[in-house]
Amino acid sequence: MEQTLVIIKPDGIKRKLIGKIIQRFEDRGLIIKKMTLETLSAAIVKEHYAHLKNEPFFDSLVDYMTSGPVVLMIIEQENVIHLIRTMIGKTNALEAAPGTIRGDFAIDSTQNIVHASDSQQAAQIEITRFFPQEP
Ligand code: YYY
Ligand code: MG
Repeated sequence: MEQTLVIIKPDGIKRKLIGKIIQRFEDRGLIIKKMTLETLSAAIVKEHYAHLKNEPFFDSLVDYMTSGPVVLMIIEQENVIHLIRTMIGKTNALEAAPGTIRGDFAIDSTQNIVHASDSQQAAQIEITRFFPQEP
């Protein structure tokens, strides 16, 4: 069964959207395998977004991602990586279609509510990064 790593980012928690976001995953029939709420360290955020380290928005991205608690989830289902990327919508919230999580809840391309792994390789690395105790 395919697994993906989903993060409800600090703005999702501050805006009390945890329930609504999880409801969408449950309504779609997806299985939440593991879930925690914690505040991430700058070190783990920098590792997670290492591919963006030369971008002008990198420092503000790290500040934002460490600004409060996040919800971390492993979600499991056939083709879950592609499915959840479709459900969250485009990175730039202005381009995210209505009906997607970003398209319904976000207006900013940094504070865009959710993260989800974008490939099987990324999912494996991210699950190990955030749930190191997982087999
Ligand atoms: O995977 P996804 O989150 O949709 O986009 P990425 O290109 O991997 O960028 C990760 C993260 O970086 C994005 O969710 C917000 C932030 N970001 C930004 O602040 N400004 C941009 N122009 C592009 C991305
Ligand atoms: Mg990405």
